[in-house]
Amino acid sequence: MIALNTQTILITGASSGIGAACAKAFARENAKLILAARRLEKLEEKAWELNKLYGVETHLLQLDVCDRSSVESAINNLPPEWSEIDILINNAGLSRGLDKLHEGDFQDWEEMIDTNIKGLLYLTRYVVPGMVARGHGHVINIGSIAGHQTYPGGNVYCGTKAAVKAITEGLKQDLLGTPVRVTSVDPGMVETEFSEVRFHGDTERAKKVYEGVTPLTADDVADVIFFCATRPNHVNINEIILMPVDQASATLVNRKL
Ligand code: NDP
Ligand code: 8X3
Repeated sequence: MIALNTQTILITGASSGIGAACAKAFARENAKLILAARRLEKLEEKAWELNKLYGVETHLLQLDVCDRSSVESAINNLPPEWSEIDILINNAGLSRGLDKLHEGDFQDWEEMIDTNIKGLLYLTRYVVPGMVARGHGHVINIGSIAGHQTYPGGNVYCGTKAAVKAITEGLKQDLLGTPVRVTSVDPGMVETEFSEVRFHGDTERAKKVYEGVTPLTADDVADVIFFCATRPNHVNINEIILMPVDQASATLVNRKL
C-alpha cells in the first residue's frame, strides 16, 4: 500500500455521503485533505470532527463545481502548501427527479449535466496539468451503475453517468505516457442524501428507495476508493462496479417488505 501521509487529496462533494466518508477514510492515514462543496457550514463540521478524531488539518473550499471561473480561481489560488494535488476525487454529483424524459424538468436536466459532467470536467481540466507537470497523480471519478445501465425515469441522470464513464476512459487514454492514474468507482444503491436530493427534499419518498433492502453505506464505497488510491504506483484500477448483495442490476432489487 502506498503511503498517504505526504499526499494532498482534493475531494469534491465532501459535505455529505460518499465524499464525507472518503474524507474520513483518508484522514485516518493522515493525508492532507482539501474538502470542497457548496455548504461551508457542513464542511466546517466535518473538518472539526476529522481534527478531533485524527488530528488532521484540512483546507476547505466553498465551491460550486458548476461555476467554471470559481473552480479556476479556487484551484489557482490554493495556498502554496496545498497547491500540489496528488489525488483528485471527483465525487460531487446529484440526480434530480425520476420523470419520464418527455415530461422532464429543464432545470433538473441542467443541474445534473452542469454538476455531474461539466463540474467534473472543470476540476479535471484545472487540476490534471499540475499532476502531469509533477509526474504524479491520480484522478478518481465517481460514476454509477447508472452509467452502465439505463432505467425508467433515469434518462438524463444515466446519461450524465454514461458521460462520466466515457470521460474517464478518454482521460486514461490521453494520459497514457504519463504516470497519472485514472479510475472510475461506480456504485449501485448507497444510502446517503442522494435520494432526498433526487426527490427535492421529500424524505418520505427518499426513505422508500431503501425500504426492505440493505444498501451500501458511504463507508463501503469509501473503502473501495481508498483501495484504488493505495495500490502501488504502477497499478491502475480502471473501473470498479460495486453494489449491495440485495441488488443485481439497476432495476433488480431484492426487497423484503
Ligand atoms: P450526497 O447527496 O450525500 O452527496 C453529494 C455531494 O455532492 C454533497 O457533498 C454536495 O454538497 C455535493 N454537490 C452537489 N452539487 C454540487 C455542486 N454544484 N458543487 C459542489 N458540490 C456539490 O450523495 P452521494 O454521496 O450519494 O453522492 C456522491 C456521488 O456518488 C455523486 O456523484 C452520485 O451521483 C454518486 N453515486 C451515488 C449513489 C447513491 O446511490 N447514493 C450511487 C452511485 C453513484 P453541497 O450540497 O454542500 O454542495
Ligand atoms: C445512483 C444509483 O441506481 O439510483 O447513481 O442511479 S441509481
